[in-house]
Amino acid sequence: MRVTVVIPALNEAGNIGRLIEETYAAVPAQRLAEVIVVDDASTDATPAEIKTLIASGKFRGLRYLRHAQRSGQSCALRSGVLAATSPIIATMDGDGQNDPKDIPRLLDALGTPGSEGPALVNGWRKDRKDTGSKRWASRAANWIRDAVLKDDCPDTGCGIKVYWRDVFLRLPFFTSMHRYMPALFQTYGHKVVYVPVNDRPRQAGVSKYNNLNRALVGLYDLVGVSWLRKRTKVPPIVEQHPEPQTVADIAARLKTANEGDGTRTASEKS
Ligand SMILES: Nc1nc2c(ncn2[C@@H]2O[C@H](COP(=O)(O)OP(=O)(O)O)[C@@H](O)[C@H]2O)c(=O)[nH]1
Ligand SMILES: [Mg+2]
Repeated sequence: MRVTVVIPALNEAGNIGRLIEETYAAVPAQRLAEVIVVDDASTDATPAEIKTLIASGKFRGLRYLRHAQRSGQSCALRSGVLAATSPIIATMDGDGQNDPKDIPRLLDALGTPGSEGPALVNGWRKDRKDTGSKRWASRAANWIRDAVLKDDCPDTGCGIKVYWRDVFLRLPFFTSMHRYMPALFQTYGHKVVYVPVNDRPRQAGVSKYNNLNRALVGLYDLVGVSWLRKRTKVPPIVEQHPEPQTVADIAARLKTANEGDGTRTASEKS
């Protein structure tokens, strides 16, 4: 099954073009359906950088979406996932701090959609390349979140993730929900795994978040997600009539129907 890579980008000129090139080099063509870059109303040369690559014709399946106004990273991810044609999504930050070479490994750890396997593979930046204050703030935020949500996640904010499209689209949507994906996937009964990934320093441009703002919004969201987790029930279905059809059932029925058609055609001919 091939993957749609969704990259949210806000003012990432100097980063986004290189990241797209790296993505096409890192993910084998037979595993890559498309790359969708969602531009959150950038005011720099981000659109020009992407459109130049599209116009070159060298990147099969490269798509560009632009929001009418700045709407935030979660909205950008959702726009990209809604537009995606593949049932499997990979996301990365648009600043190049995530390494697309990690995508094939994350894909290998993902379960097949609809199976019991992991529906979300979340990157884990074991060796972060951010500034000291950002690393400290992130460690504190992860500790508080884990104490409240008990989602056992070492790095919820890591931008590189691979997951099933339909599960993501069924999650409750709110601004900043991309920071709570492991807890949300678990709340809806899905398995989540964490895979160590490479982290790189930002090459161009500036961070869009500051620690104080992220902490205040994070605490507010944490109250909401904690409430949601406590008030959500997803009971497993233990009995169903008629039994749900498996892919093998459908294939067997199609085969019988085709054979039936064949007989009719033959008798009509005779
Ligand atoms: N679409 C969108 N993307 C954003 C927004 N803020 C940040 N991003 C993207 O989210 C990613 C992470 O943001 P960044 O500023 O690098 O955060 P940091 O790595 O935590 O400092 C980058 O790809 C940004 O371009 C936003 O408001 N809208
Ligand atoms: Mg960054």
